[in-house]
Amino acid sequence: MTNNEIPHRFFQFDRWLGAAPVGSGNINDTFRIDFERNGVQETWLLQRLNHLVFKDPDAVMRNTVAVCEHLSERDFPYKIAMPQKALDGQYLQHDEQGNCWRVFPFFENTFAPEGVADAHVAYEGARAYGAFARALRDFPPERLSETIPGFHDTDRRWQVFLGVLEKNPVNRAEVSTPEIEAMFAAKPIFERISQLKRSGALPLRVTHNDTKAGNVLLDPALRKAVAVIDLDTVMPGTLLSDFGDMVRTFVPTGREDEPEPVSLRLDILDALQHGFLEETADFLLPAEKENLPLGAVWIAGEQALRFLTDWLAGDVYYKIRWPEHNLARARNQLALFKELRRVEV
Ligand code: GN1
Ligand code: MG
Repeated sequence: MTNNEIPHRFFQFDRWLGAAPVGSGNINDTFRIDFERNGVQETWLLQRLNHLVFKDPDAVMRNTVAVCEHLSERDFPYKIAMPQKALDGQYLQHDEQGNCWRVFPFFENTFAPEGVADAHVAYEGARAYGAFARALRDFPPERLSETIPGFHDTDRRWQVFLGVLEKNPVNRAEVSTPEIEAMFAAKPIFERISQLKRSGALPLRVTHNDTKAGNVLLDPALRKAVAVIDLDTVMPGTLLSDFGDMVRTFVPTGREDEPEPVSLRLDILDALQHGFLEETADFLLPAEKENLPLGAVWIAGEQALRFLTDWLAGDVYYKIRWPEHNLARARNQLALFKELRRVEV
């Protein structure tokens, strides 16, 4: 962000104080912006929505607003990241490069527990994600657009993987044989999930679909959850994947792109289960409860598949910070998958 032209479309302010990147998203670009209005300093969050990933940005905003409104009408004891309308009444603003921008409230004095969660923080995070699912259990899922079609359709992702593997567009298949073999070994878990989905045992619910440790904000002094953020992928789905993404990001010893080995912190797994079920146990079906651990194995495997596919495709989806970043991510998630599979059932 080099100027304040876009912020000016959202706010009439007197003095611009600056913009600074925040967060660690792999898709969108997020900035904290500061300005002065009527002698008072204000801070907001300005975000560039990646329209190559989210092909229908208006649908993303419609989903987000509908979900935020619903949360605000329910007993949801957290702050709500409701998008802010620009001065022309629209939620999205487009720049000359075709990018779209939106603004959210900035939650002062909070942290995202990426790589730093102890059992209490994990419990708090899982409770917040559980409360989110709880507050949305009476929201008809079919009212939401699929902002990324087939997001957790692992069969479809498998076909994409096979296609990229065959085309081998950047000649990386040769140097990735162990990872490709490990990916094929994960196939039985994907088949179990597909079967479970086909059986109809898993109800379609409103799910967050990015319940990672980085998307729940906590107060550092009180160590209490403050907000669930990043609603771009809220869609109809199964809660197994929301539980899975929590386990994937809270439980391992390192972050998702650190070199393996990955080891599991089982006290954190307990804390997540406890926190999530505290909010959801009374409405989850037995098939959902029984399969939460399978959900964790599935999502670690699916994430490995997504990273490996992007590595083989030539880094076309996730932002990378070094040349082999996607390969490192894939290796890490494959190692995590293996560990989770060992402890599951
Ligand atoms: C992406 O950009 P971010 O960090 O919110 C991705 C998630 C992945 C995650 C892995 C739209 O999320 O699905 O789990 O990276 N979001 C999208 O860190 O693909
Ligand atoms: Mg996200």
